[in-house]
Amino acid sequence: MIGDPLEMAAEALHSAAKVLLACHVNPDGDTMGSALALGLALHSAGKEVTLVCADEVPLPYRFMPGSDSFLRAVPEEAFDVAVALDCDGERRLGSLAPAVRRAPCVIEIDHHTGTDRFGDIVAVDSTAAATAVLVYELIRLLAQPITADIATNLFVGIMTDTGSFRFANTRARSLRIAAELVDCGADPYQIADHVYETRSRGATLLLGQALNSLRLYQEGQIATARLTAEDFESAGASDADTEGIVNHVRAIAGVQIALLLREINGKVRVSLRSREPVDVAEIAREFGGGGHRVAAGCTIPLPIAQAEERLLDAARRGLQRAHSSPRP
Ligand SMILES: [Mn+2]
Repeated sequence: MIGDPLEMAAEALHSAAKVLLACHVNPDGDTMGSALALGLALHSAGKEVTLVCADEVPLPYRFMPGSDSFLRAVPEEAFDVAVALDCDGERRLGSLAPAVRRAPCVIEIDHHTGTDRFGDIVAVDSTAAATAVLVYELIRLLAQPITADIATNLFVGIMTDTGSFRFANTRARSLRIAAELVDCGADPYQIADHVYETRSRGATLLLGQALNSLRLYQEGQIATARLTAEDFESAGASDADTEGIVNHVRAIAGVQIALLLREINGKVRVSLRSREPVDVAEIAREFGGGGHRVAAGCTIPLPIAQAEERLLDAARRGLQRAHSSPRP
């Protein structure tokens, strides 16, 4: 028992009455699917559950069972346990961080490689393809049934974090769990239709703007795209509408590092993607961000042109490191 953080998490949740479940800012399918699935399981175990996310649920995810129950701020109540899902560091909680930290027991469930840990119980497994994989295992430990709604939420997490079972993190463990979720009632066709075929008009306009801004460097090994505040305004779109755009940039033959820069509230948010063996989490960490080897993010408080210069410099060094040192 001691030493297995997921079992310790199950234990703590088992004896809690009021539980707070928190997602990361700029929410993706994994953080929301994990929180929603765990919330449903805890609810059927008789717990009082509150779901929070500092940002709005993006349109493609609004079909997820329970997604209309997210609050944007933590209510002024006492919680027995707070769980942060898929958060690589406290800063990923955004404005929720202080209230989450106030709970007497804070649990982190995550699969990122970052070392900025803040929980009393740290259930982090960077070999898991998605946080939803860990939540699946946690719900099993809680001896709660996987209902069709829980299965749907967990499937979204695994599907989106593996790029529809295409990324390097797609392994037998995640495929087996995904198959089991289908047995429990998740419908892969319906889920994919919602997540990938339900873009807002604004999101599609932004995709066009981003692709128009494409630039290639280092013989086409580094590609950048940028979205300015004016682009967001003319498309009538928000940062939530940029999900997936960076993958179009990365998909260009020969590109090893793809960077999407977005001008948001006077700062520049950056999504980084790479092909193995290039580690973009390392590049993101230079700017106070983090993530996974092939998918990472950071925020740079500089004008967009300067942010791009600094990023390119770091990306060139990252490329050099990847091709001069043996893989870890
Ligand atoms: Mn994740």
